[in-house]
Amino acid sequence: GHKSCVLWFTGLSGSGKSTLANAVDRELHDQQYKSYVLDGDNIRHGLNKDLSFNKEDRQENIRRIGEVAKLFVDSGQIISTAFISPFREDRDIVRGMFEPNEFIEVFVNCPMDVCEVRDPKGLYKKARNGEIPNFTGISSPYEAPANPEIIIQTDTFSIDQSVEKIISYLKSKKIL
Ligand code: GGZ
Repeated sequence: GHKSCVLWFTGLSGSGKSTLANAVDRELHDQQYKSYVLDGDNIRHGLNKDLSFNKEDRQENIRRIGEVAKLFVDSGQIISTAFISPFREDRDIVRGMFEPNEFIEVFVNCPMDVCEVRDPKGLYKKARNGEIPNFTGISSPYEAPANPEIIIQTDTFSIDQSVEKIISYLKSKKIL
């Protein structure tokens, strides 16, 4: 058996949150742990499709994701969430819903210019052209975590190295 927890990935668009969360999820599955990923694909297009990207809606987005994450933790799983979650206050409210060792904030730290060069969906380009309002890093703020449990530099770390760092952390905390 293992303890349940939430791995709360936060970072800019294109920083690698979803990629990393899914890679960790695959590794946990391979090691027979129960785990699941919440990201834009299954939340922003479903439960939260009524929400936009202004500050209030992002707040509500994070609040609902926190509540869903709590259900997964209650059910004994390791849940990885991959959302920009740009506001420190919103992340700290979610942190407060969990026991101290259950909430693991993973700062996916990638310089903005690297994210912008990656631009996998062409969103930075559109935001620069004024086609997307409130775009994080350009016309909406990103507040980096002050005390994240884990920091991953995705511009210098491979996906395998990053997964290894997260798995080692979980082992060091006796979650795995
Ligand atoms: C930031 C936006 C925006 C704006 C659409 N700002 O790279 P992606 O495409 O796949 O990830 C981004 C995703 C951000 O949704 P989140 O739910 O993670 O944001 S938050 O936690 O702040 O609520 C991006 C796309 O949606 N996207 N418009 N204006 N990202």
